[in-house]
Amino acid sequence: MKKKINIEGMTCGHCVGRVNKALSAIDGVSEVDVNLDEKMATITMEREVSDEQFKTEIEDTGYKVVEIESVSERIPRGFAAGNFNRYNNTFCRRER
Ligand SMILES: [Cu+2]
Repeated sequence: MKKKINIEGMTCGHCVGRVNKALSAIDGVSEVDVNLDEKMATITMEREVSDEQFKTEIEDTGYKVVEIESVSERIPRGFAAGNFNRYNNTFCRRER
Protein backbone atom coordinates (compact mmCIF):
# COMPACT_ATOMS: atom_id res chain seq x y z
CA MET A 1 0.00 0.00 0.00
CA LYS A 2 1.25 3.45 -0.86
CA LYS A 3 0.13 6.97 -0.18
CA LYS A 4 1.33 10.24 -1.61
CA ILE A 5 1.13 13.25 0.67
CA ASN A 6 1.40 16.79 -0.62
CA ILE A 7 3.08 18.87 2.11
CA GLU A 8 3.35 22.65 2.31
CA GLY A 9 6.09 24.47 4.23
CA MET A 10 9.28 22.49 3.62
CA THR A 11 12.12 24.79 2.53
CA CYS A 12 15.35 22.84 2.88
CA GLY A 13 16.98 19.49 3.49
CA HIS A 14 16.49 19.94 7.22
CA CYS A 15 12.72 20.14 6.77
CA VAL A 16 12.82 17.03 4.60
CA GLY A 17 14.74 15.22 7.33
CA ARG A 18 12.22 16.21 10.00
CA VAL A 19 9.23 15.11 7.94
CA ASN A 20 11.00 11.90 6.96
CA LYS A 21 11.77 11.10 10.60
CA ALA A 22 8.23 11.85 11.79
CA LEU A 23 6.64 9.70 9.09
CA SER A 24 9.12 6.84 9.50
CA ALA A 25 8.27 6.66 13.20
CA ILE A 26 4.60 5.84 12.52
CA ASP A 27 3.77 2.22 13.24
CA GLY A 28 2.99 0.40 9.99
CA VAL A 29 5.11 2.64 7.77
CA SER A 30 7.90 0.70 6.06
CA GLU A 31 9.37 3.24 3.67
CA VAL A 32 9.34 7.02 3.29
CA ASP A 33 10.59 9.14 0.42
CA VAL A 34 10.30 12.92 0.73
CA ASN A 35 10.83 15.11 -2.32
CA LEU A 36 11.42 18.78 -1.58
CA ASP A 37 10.90 20.08 -5.14
CA GLU A 38 7.63 18.23 -5.60
CA LYS A 39 6.56 18.93 -1.97
CA MET A 40 5.62 15.29 -1.86
CA ALA A 41 6.11 12.42 0.55
CA THR A 42 5.65 8.93 -0.82
CA ILE A 43 4.85 6.42 1.91
CA THR A 44 4.95 2.65 1.69
CA MET A 45 2.92 0.90 4.39
CA GLU A 46 2.86 -2.66 5.69
CA ARG A 47 -0.72 -2.10 6.74
CA GLU A 48 -3.30 0.66 6.54
CA VAL A 49 -2.40 3.90 8.32
CA SER A 50 -5.16 6.51 8.40
CA ASP A 51 -4.89 9.84 6.60
CA GLU A 52 -5.77 11.45 9.92
CA GLN A 53 -2.67 9.95 11.56
CA PHE A 54 -0.38 11.18 8.81
CA LYS A 55 -1.96 14.62 9.00
CA THR A 56 -1.51 14.80 12.78
CA GLU A 57 2.15 13.73 12.63
CA ILE A 58 3.06 16.18 9.87
CA GLU A 59 1.21 19.10 11.41
CA ASP A 60 2.70 18.39 14.85
CA THR A 61 6.11 18.57 13.15
CA GLY A 62 5.21 22.03 11.86
CA TYR A 63 4.16 21.49 8.25
CA LYS A 64 0.84 21.58 6.45
CA VAL A 65 -0.86 18.71 4.65
CA VAL A 66 -2.49 19.83 1.41
CA GLU A 67 -3.65 16.50 0.06
CA ILE A 68 -3.33 12.77 0.70
CA GLU A 69 -3.76 10.38 -2.18
CA SER A 70 -3.89 6.59 -2.05
CA VAL A 71 -1.86 4.99 -4.80
CA SER A 72 -3.32 1.77 -6.09
CA GLU A 73 -0.97 -1.02 -6.98
CA ARG A 74 -2.31 -2.31 -10.23
CA ILE A 75 -1.28 -5.78 -11.21
CA PRO A 76 -0.29 -5.79 -14.87
CA ARG A 77 -2.04 -8.07 -17.30
CA GLY A 78 -0.43 -11.50 -17.42
CA PHE A 79 0.65 -11.53 -13.80
CA ALA A 80 -1.19 -13.61 -11.26
CA ALA A 81 -1.81 -11.87 -7.94
CA GLY A 82 0.43 -14.40 -6.21
CA ASN A 83 3.40 -13.32 -8.29
CA PHE A 84 3.38 -9.89 -6.79
CA ASN A 85 6.28 -9.50 -4.39
CA ARG A 86 5.15 -7.24 -1.57
CA TYR A 87 8.60 -6.98 -0.09
CA ASN A 88 10.14 -4.96 -2.89
CA ASN A 89 6.98 -4.10 -4.86
CA THR A 90 8.06 -5.90 -7.99
CA PHE A 91 6.36 -8.42 -10.17
CA CYS A 92 8.03 -11.77 -10.48
CA ARG A 93 7.65 -13.58 -13.78
CA ARG A 94 8.54 -16.95 -12.36
CA GLU A 95 7.39 -20.22 -13.94
CA ARG A 96 4.61 -22.09 -12.23
CU1 LIG B 1 14.14 23.58 6.35
